[in-house]
Amino acid sequence: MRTRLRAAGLLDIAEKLDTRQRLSAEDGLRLFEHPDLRLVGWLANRERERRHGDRTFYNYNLRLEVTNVCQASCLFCSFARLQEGQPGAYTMSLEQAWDKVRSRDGQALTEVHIVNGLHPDLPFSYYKDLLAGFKRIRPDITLKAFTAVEIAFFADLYGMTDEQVLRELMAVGLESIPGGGAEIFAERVRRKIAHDKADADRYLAIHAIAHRLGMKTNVTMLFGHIERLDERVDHMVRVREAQDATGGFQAFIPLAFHPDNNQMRKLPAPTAADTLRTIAVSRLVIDNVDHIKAFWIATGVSVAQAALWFGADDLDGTVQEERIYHMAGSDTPDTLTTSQLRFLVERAGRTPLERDTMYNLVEA
Ligand code: V47
Repeated sequence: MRTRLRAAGLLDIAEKLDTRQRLSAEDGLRLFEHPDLRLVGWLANRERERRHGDRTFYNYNLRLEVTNVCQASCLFCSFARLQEGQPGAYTMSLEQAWDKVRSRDGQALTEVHIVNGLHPDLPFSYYKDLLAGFKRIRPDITLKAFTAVEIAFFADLYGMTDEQVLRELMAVGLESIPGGGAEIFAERVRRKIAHDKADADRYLAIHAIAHRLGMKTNVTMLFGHIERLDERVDHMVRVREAQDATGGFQAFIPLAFHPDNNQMRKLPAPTAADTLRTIAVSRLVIDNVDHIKAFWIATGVSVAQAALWFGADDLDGTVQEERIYHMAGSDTPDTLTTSQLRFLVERAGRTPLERDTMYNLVEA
């Protein structure tokens, strides 16, 4: 293998990885531009197996999007509606949202993952009551809710600091925040695709506050649209720096752009090869975040299986009610049962392990 790596011009990167030296942004870019995807994947798989061996994590979760009314105008979004009353706009009543959990009484759910539009007219009490109600119905379920972009929006709308918002939500049951809203941190791209929501610094600052307050969180990257490869690497390096400061990120989740029904619909979706490479480079550059997640709804099921050999060790979960990706063209099923998730991990040649939000193992 040394000979092959030397011939391919990747021996120096392999040696850095062997001696636990950090890859530079230039190394990250070389990995993106290298003609041999399998070799990049081989390096990423080696790092994945060093950390996790064969183990592959999934969880029993429910995804809820309680409103798609959103005052932001992100070019990639197929889910949001600007105002109540527009075709397709919806906001669940608290009872409707709680029923989603009540009706799953017999399910061994461990997580509810909530992401919403930035609704300009709901009171803060709606969100607090939402969480408190879920906790009343199923105190055992972890609430991973509201992206950093939503937290920033709440703070501005309700006249609070970001920390006050997080503290008040934690007081009623918030236990983690999901990684959504990161998109691409680079200003050139963010200004074009997501100009009217929290910027990169605020996104990262809110995660840092959440970590200081004791929460573990995730971080994402939306790739495959108008960003350049160096901007993907820049995003990864910023995640790595933020993680150096707090240690609170559990998983990095590269999210493949889906072009249907949004303002960037003329762009092609990223290829499977691009998705696998992006997952692999993430595993290699972000050396201080434990888990790289191949969110099966974003990658497609078979690419998620392949990703388990390109650096990913987590697939996310049963999901059940996802809308953001299906409205943007994802052709995966809406849900996979835990048995189906286990089966597809085994068919990929890996060992499935059910985890909870904090990566504690759950007896299957
Ligand atoms: O922030 C929106 C992305 C994110 C599109 O934390 C799109 O465990 C592709 O963040 N094509 C929300 N992506 C989903 C998300 C997530 C998913 C799975 C697990 C976790 C976690 C977080 O979805 C948004 C945005 O980046 N998104 N529209 C689209 N057309």
